[in-house]
Amino acid sequence: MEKKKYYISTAIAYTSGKPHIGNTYEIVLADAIARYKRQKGFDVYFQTGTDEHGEKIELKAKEKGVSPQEFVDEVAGEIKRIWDVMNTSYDRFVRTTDKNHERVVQKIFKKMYDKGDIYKGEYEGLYCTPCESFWTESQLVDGKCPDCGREVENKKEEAYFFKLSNYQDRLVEYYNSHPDFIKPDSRKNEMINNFIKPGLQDLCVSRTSFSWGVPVDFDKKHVVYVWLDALTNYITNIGYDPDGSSDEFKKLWPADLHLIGKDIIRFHTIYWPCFLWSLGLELPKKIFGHPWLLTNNDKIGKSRGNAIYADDLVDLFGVDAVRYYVLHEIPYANDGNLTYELLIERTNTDLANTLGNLVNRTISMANKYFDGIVSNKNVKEEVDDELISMVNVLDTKVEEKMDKLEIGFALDEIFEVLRRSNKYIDETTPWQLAKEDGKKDRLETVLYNLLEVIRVCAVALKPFLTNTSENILKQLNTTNEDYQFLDCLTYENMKPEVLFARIDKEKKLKEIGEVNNLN
Ligand code: ME8
Repeated sequence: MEKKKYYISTAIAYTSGKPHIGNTYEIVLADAIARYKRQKGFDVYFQTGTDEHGEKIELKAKEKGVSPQEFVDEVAGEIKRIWDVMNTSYDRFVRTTDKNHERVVQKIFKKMYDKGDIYKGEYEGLYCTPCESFWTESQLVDGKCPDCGREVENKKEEAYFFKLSNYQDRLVEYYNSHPDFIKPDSRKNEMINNFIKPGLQDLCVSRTSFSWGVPVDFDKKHVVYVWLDALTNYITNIGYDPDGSSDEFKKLWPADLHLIGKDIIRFHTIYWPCFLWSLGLELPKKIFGHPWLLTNNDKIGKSRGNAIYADDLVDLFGVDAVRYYVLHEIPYANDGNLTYELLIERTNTDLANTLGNLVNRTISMANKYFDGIVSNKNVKEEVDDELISMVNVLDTKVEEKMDKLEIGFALDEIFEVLRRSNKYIDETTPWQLAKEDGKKDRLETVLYNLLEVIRVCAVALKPFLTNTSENILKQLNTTNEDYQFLDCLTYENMKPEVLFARIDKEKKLKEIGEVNNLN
């Protein structure tokens, strides 16, 4: 049977600077979903990349005394390196300075113009340079940019406009007839009440005040507005072309999930659908606006001096501790908080104690009592039932959570089973059984149950903590990735290894020192 395709994308990150842990959260989240879908047999296409044009980048390059291209080459390289440090399994890393993308963006612009959706006019408005957005008076918050809170300035320029108003009614109708289009639900109401109901104004889609962008090929003093350039990355890189698209495009579009942060939902749920309709294309199936990761309950910003970087965290704690923390800390709709202290506590309780100790104790006992060869002796007791039935519904429980994109809650389901397993050791007291005559087969059954539960949990953890999962399966010396409790395996030649060393909090915090003023 042909596998069902699943196209997932992240936002493309600005190449204005090194991405902080908040930006990095998104690629880890997408990676967990992509790996999960692959595990479930989908033919996954996972796209990420960088957003490289715009005035801000032009200015940054100038400050640094390099060309914009040199500037973005370096930052894009750094972003890709961090995505790799996080062990993310994207299929394609795209860049908006890619020549094919630029060529197709020009054609898209022309097609919209020919259709009458884009027209030439003059723009006068309140402009926020860092966000590269024009705002209306009513959208400002306390007279400042509603996105970043900075000052806006009055600006006037000749520009092309996209007739968003052509699609206003269709948008609301689409939202209402496709309840899964925008998630979480609260975001949909925000869009309708704050942006659509007050009336959509035509969107300015070209600029003349700077040149680092894709030129409008029939009017060269204009460059294409950065969001039209950026959003189309989702189609240009899989072979969309107004003159005839590739087979890959036909197979992959519409995307199944655009994963983005809450601050850019407006661009993805208002502008992007209108652009796609203008091109006569279908809309992506789902847009998920994830919450943010804060540091010390504050917005992360380089200027605030509280930016934490994923690669530094990985050096301090290891990649899976960081993956676990960010995935677990933002279970669904609410912002999550990161401090070194919380990261240490979480690593110690969940990873070192609940998971690491369980694996280590179990394999050590199997080696001690049975010379490392354990099979199922089927000497069952009532206490086994709860544990085994929990493991046997784990697949379904994780699936329920993953289908709702509740990644943190899916992890909780797995850790519930791990906690139950630790309790099972306390209840069955293998060290007592080892001392009692006639209990050898019962002891072996207990250890078999534990090894099997650990194996299933390792399989379940694979999309989230990939290295750890592989390490556990290696320690168990098995390649069996069945998601259910099996009765008939034999475990042998197992080698226990410490998965997560317990962190001495005071010592680690001292080591981290005053970095970023976090603690
Ligand atoms: O917005 N926690 O790029 P970007 C979680 N180029 N996610 C965060 C975050 C935080 N503290 N801060 C930012 C852009 N993000 C555009 C996207 S897509 C066609 C163009 C998220 O580098 C943010 O919401 O500013 C966005 O989804 C992603 O990081 C990249 O942000």
